[in-house]
Amino acid sequence: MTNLRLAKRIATSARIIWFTACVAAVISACSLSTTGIESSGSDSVVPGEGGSVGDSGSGDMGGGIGTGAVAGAAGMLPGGTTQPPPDKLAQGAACTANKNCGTGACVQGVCCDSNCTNGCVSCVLANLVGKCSPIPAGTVPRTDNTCLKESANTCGLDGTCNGAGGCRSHIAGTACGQGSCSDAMETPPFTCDGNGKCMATAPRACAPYMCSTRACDTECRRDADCSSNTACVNKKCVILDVPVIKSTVSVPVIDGETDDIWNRSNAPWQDITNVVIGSVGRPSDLTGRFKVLWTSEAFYILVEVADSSLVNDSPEVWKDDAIEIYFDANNSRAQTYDNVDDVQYLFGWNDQDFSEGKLGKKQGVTFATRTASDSTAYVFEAKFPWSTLGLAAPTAGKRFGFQIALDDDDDGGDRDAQMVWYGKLSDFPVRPASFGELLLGGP
Ligand SMILES: [Ca+2]
Ligand SMILES: [Ca+2]
Ligand SMILES: [Ca+2]
Ligand SMILES: [Ca+2]
Repeated sequence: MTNLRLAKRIATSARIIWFTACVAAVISACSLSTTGIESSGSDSVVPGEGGSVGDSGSGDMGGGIGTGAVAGAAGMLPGGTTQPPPDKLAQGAACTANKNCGTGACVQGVCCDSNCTNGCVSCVLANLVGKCSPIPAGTVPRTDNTCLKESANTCGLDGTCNGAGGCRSHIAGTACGQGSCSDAMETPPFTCDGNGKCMATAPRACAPYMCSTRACDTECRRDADCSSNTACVNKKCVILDVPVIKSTVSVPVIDGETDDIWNRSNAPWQDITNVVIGSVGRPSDLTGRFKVLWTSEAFYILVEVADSSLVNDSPEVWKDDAIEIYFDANNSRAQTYDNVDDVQYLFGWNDQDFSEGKLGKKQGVTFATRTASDSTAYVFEAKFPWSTLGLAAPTAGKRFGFQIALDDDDDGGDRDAQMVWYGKLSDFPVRPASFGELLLGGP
């Protein structure tokens, strides 16, 4: 074989070896000079160091391709980044121009794996430097004129990114229309569904508040601001599970006459109807009702009693026609009187004095009784200072235990019946645990 033919065989072997090396390295371009293997140029990534050409064969046919040629180690780096050429910057390295990066893309001052042009992606996120990745949802795009904000009423773009490299719509729940009112019902504002649509919202009841302008109220100024069966106490509508006592500035005169203040005050009558001792016949036998008012100083009560046979003949007041009034200021509601503030007042019809049988708390308590001219009814008025009851300077919203009972004697001797305001026969005898409650309210 001539030297020339041998040289051609060697050159052919080198090309094959070079091709194998290039494929193994997954490179984009390689070139081969007539003198050996070298990198292809400035724009390409090159493989690792190439293998060497094997020894040539021998013999008349010039021998086969040598076996010593191996591809160099591929140029891949951990994390999928590619080893740049010696004169290029690695992915993630600081850069100033595309041409300096092995990746060919200098973005946000680092060599990035792509051009990363979308404003909702970035090449400089923590732990992802050099890898074009979505910026977090709700983040303002890093480029102007991206994801331009649209009105919430449209439920369109909200001016931020969606965390997946795109633009975000106004999030679910964003108001996209005004609410409206109908009596105590509110139709809330429509809301965005998060996918660009404005959705209707079901009406809701405002109880115990009313609906004003476009939404349910959250405060009240007077009872009329509250729905039925509720009252305004301390700016809150409270459900009338217990009677609410109206506050008053003008106070009644304790004289047994029904003052105008009782009539003007909107204080509701409370009926006394529950028979717990004996029996009551026709309404003229025994009927009673009461009203209450309060100031910061005292509790006021007006009681009307119809009784066709008024009797006061026994040493024990409860064996005659009488009114019993009970308080439990701290609402402790015990089965026995607590020796703290549980009290029982006893006012006999046509008596000039009264008693408090538990703690002797009589200071400042005043009362008056006026009997109808035909002696079939009487009006009772009384004032109880809070200081005597054990409720110092109470304010609206305060609850306390309360009970009132009417004793009835129609024929002398022992009483014939007793009726109470709160509770039933099984609650007898009256004790704090069986008292009703009253709640201090507004005017
Ligand atoms: Ca009066
Ligand atoms: Ca009697
Ligand atoms: Ca008590
Ligand atoms: Ca009687």
